[in-house]
Amino acid sequence: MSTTWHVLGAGSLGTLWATRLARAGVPVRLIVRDEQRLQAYQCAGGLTLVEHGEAKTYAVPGETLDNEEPINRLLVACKAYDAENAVARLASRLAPGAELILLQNGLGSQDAVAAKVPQARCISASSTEGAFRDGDWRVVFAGHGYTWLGDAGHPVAPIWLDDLTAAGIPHEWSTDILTRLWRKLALNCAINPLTVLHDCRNGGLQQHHCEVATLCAELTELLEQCGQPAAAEDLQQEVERVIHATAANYSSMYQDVANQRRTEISYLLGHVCKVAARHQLHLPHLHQLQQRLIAHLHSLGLPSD
Ligand code: NAD
Ligand code: KPL
Repeated sequence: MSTTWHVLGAGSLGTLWATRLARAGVPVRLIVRDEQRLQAYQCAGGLTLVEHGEAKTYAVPGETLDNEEPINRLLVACKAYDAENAVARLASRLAPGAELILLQNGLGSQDAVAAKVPQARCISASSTEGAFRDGDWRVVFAGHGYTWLGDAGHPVAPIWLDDLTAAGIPHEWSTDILTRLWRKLALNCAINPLTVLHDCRNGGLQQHHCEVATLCAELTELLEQCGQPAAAEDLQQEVERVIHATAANYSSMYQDVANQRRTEISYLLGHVCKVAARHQLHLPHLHQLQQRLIAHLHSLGLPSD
């Protein structure tokens, strides 16, 4: 019998992973916040995945954070700002040798989580898959992509990647996961805040070429100075390529703001500005972008952390 996957967070990515694992016959359990959510989940009868317009429900067993069963493998699928506290609540349930897979975008939350569970192996992931919720316990698979997984402190791939293959989750083990996370972070910092401030789709940034180029220059300087030169290579060209390739899309931050949801700003632009300060780098345009974004979020009554 293979090891059970506990999935923390019944949101878009958590549901996307849990349903595909369940479909492949891999044992999986969903962790929800409290008894009330558990009852609501049980009434719904499972998690629903909508793929190619077809909805299918999987009766993934649910439990609350307070369940006492040990956890060997935990997929952390909440937002970056929730990850540390959510994992802290589960720390006592982690079995010796437990592994955590951290799906959070940006940087900062992975280290915060790892510090809460020094006894566990933490594997970071960077995903280009896309999903959104169209109802409670329901997710629409919106964009096929890839997930890179890696452990900066331990390059050996875990055996359970076979479960992902069985589940049809496209993935690759990465021995330079930090570079991947930094690269994605830089792309997100060059694109997402500007789409919010200019109120545009990604393609709208083609009208703001100089502003994008200036941010890319500062991001490149930061990456080179903080030991991530590979993540800096041809950054501007890639940012321009992504803007072009995703011209019709709204960035994830744009969507969060449009839906009055808290953004992950602290783990994106906030993290970049924090690292720049630590390296005593003067990056005025990134700093100003952060201030403009914070002011904008305040004006909308949204949290700026
Ligand atoms: P989401 O908001 O849809 O889901 C997060 C879920 O975690 C919510 O259901 C929330 O209630 C739950 N949660 C939070 N704290 C909890 C706790 N203490 N106990 C139990 N449940 C808790 O978020 P998402 O879109 O799935 O994103 C998760 C992460 O993946 C983010 O960092 C995001 O940037 C990243 N990501 C998302 C996508 C996507 O397409 N959705 C793509 C790539 C990366
Ligand atoms: O990842 C993205 C996002 O919207 O979060 C892209 C499409 C790369 C834009 O930064």
